Order: sequence, then structure tokens, then C-alpha cells
Amino acid sequence: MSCIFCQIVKGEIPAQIVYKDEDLVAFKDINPQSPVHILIIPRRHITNLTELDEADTELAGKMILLAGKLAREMDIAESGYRLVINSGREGGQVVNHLHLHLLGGRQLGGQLG
Ligand code: DGP
Repeated sequence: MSCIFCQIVKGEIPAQIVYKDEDLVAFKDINPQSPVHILIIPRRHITNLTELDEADTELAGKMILLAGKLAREMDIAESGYRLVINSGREGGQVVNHLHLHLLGGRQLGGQLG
């Protein structure tokens, strides 16, 4: 089964990549919900948050640290931003490759669903 985010990792389909290293890739969301909307993903195919295990502790930490770093670089750290991980169907996950949304650049609402 082909995964669209695995294809982005491999460079098989284009994306506006803002960061990559040996473990992670970050790119602009194709359908941005705010002026800054970045997706941070592991290179390795992990379906969702539930599939992470203790061996992935460092990877999970790196994803969150990268969000803070990108927030600073994109100048939204001061005004504030939001991190979201949708997991599973009722969690609103559409792409089944773990991703962390970094949203900012406007006043976000208080609703969590
Ligand atoms: P989620 O609902 O949490 O699974 O969010 C999936 C996000 O992925 C959604 O905001 C749109 C984005 N997305 C889907 N396909 C593509 C794509 O091909 N390229 C990029 N850059 N983003 C995509």
C-alpha cells in the first residue's frame, strides 16, 4: 500500500520541505489551516501515535523539539502556536503516517473538537 507521506520522504512527490534530517522531515501542509501550517513526520512509516513504542522515545522527543525550533524560525514562537496529532479515524486522522501539525500565525480558536 503506497503512503503519500512515504512518497514525500522519498522525493517521489513534491512538497515544500522546510527541514530534514536522518529521522524527520517537515513540510508545508497542502491545505493550510493557518498562515503557518507545517507537518513534522518520521521518515520511517509509523501509522499513528498508538504505534509508537518505548524504542521511539527519542524520536517522539525530536518531533516536539523540532516543532519548537521551527516555531522560532517561522517567527511564531512569541505570539504562540499549537501542536496537534490526530490519531485514528475518530481522532480525525486522514493520512495514516504519523504527523505532528504545527499551526500558528493567527489567533487560534479555543475549540478542541
Ligand atoms: P490529518 O487529518 O491529521 O491526517 O491531516 C493530514 C494533513 O495532511 C492535512 O492537513 C492535509 C495534509 N496533506 C494531505 N496530503 C498531502 C500532500 O500530498 N502534501 C502535503 N504537503 N500535505 C498533504
